[in-house]
Amino acid sequence: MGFSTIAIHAGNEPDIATGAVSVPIYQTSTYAQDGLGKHKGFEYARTQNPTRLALEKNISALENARFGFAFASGMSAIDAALKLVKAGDHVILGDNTYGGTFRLFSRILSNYGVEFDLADTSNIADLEQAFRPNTKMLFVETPTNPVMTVTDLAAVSELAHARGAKVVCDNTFMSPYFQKPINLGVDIVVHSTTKYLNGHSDSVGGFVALNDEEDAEWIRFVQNGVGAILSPFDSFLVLRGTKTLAVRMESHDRNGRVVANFLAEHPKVQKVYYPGLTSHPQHELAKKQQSGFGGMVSFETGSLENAKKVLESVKLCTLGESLGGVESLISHPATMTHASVPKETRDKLGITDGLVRISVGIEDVEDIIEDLDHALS
Ligand code: P1T
Repeated sequence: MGFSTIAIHAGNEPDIATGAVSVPIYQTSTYAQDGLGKHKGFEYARTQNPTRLALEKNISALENARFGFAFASGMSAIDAALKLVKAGDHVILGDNTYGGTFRLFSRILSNYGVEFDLADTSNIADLEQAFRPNTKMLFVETPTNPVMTVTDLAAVSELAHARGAKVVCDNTFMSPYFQKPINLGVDIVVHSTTKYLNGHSDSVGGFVALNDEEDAEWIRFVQNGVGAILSPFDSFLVLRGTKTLAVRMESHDRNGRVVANFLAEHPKVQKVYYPGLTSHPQHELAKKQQSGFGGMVSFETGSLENAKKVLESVKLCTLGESLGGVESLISHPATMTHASVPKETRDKLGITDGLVRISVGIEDVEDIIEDLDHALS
């Protein structure tokens, strides 16, 4: 079955009680039981909810995973995946991730005896050096937020598996439409559904998808035991969002390419980060591993002053955190999404004070270009 057919039908069976074509929002905290130990598979809404279950079937099918679990945010999904490691274990984290992911490792996980090191996962030789006898997990984002570095998922999976470590991939930027990490050997996929999967900037959520049954049972246990579940209403919104994922991603990709090319030729722009440009260092790998390049584009303006001018002059693009919605959003990673990353690390990665990030929306691209052209001039 094709991607859109799965997106529209997986988990979306007509409602058993009424035949409703759209999965209802089961806004309930509990379920009537017929007798002691006799119920319809639903006992308490933290543990199971039909709307959430429909979404879990839907996204796991899109990721080609056997199991999937929906969480209250991308961060709680990542936190649940990290509960597969224990005190004394070592985790390798890609050196460029969403700032919140770095903060979860550096400020929270480190308090619980889990050791971690940063590595440039796009450089296999560097990455190999980072493994230790107790390395149990490799966590990568590709392309990275915000400098769009691409990691070879098949190669790093092979490397990690040979050393007894699981691989987690944050697939938020590509969505399963453009990249299927599990098909490339990755063990666990995480998402912020807040972004492209929901796609309309009106819900915060997260997802964990995986194939291993034992690990899936543990994630299920964590989801219920900790309770950071996605609400029925948010599950409904994301389920509605994924139905149009393919058409939205095609538009984001089309507009993203136009915006990246425009910026690359603009005299006031010093550098553009977009894997779809032939000048991107991993352009060939991105072409091989992804089926599109998406709508995330970052660019260097040269200084905080220049960045501020651009960010405060745009009219169509909205200045704000987040990404992946139908509307174009523009942000300043150094002071917004990546403020929790030490300045020294930010500078090394290219997250300078002059870096601007755009989540290119699906408006008419001429209007986005006109807005950026005006702001840059
Ligand atoms: O915001 P939340 O749903 O908890 O997701 C966190 C998260 C995880 N992974 C990636 C790649 C992300 O980009 C994010 C959130 N990012 C932003 C809010 C942002 O503007 O980059």
